[in-house]
Amino acid sequence: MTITLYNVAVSSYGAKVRIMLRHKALEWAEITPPDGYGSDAYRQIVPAGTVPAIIHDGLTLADSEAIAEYLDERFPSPAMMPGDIGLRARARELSRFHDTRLEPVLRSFFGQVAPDSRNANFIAGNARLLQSRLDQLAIMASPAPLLTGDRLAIADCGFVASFAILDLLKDCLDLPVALPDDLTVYAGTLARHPSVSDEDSRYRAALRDWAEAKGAL
Ligand SMILES: N[C@@H](CCC(=O)N[C@@H](CS)C(=O)NCC(=O)O)C(=O)O
Repeated sequence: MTITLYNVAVSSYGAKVRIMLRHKALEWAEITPPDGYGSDAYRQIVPAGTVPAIIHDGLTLADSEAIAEYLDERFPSPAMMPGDIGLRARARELSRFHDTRLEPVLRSFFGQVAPDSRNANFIAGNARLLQSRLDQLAIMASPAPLLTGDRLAIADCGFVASFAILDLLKDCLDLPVALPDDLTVYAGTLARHPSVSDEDSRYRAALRDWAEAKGAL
């Protein structure tokens, strides 16, 4: 049964789910939320009002991490969680760190992308926060070469879009932020993965279109 995916082109969490769908070679039909995400019409279908969301087999589900774990249990091959209990716990820790500590800091720069809405103090302070979160991640993660070894895991999927957003923000805002060396190597390996590279290119193009429309490039 085809999976219905509610998504918008620039959603980083949407890109995370799309990478999983590609990696598991699943078919999906993608639609944009009626009247946009957060709208009354969309909330009638997906109460949380967020993208991504899926409908599959009578189940309507929001939140990329819940969707990711559902897809991995429902379509177990190839597995995207490690077999070892400790590694699985580490994978979840890194996914949560991505979703709750790193991505929100990246997202909070979005209001600064249009040149006439920039606040230099905010950008400098948020850049220091972003650098500290990246430095924390570099200590927590030991890519070998991916986060849980040589197989693509759920934990890797969120970072694809976040590394693309970081590159775009550095271009637009001249951010004084450096990805630590180990994470730079990891980001390159991740972007070249066969299940990731097309999605990485699509997502980077969508981001650039968005930034261009804001007059930032
Ligand atoms: N934790 C959620 C976050 C999803 C999210 O914030 N999506 C944004 C677009 S990238 C959204 O739908 N925002 C609409 C809203 O917050 O009402 C996930 O992982 O799916």
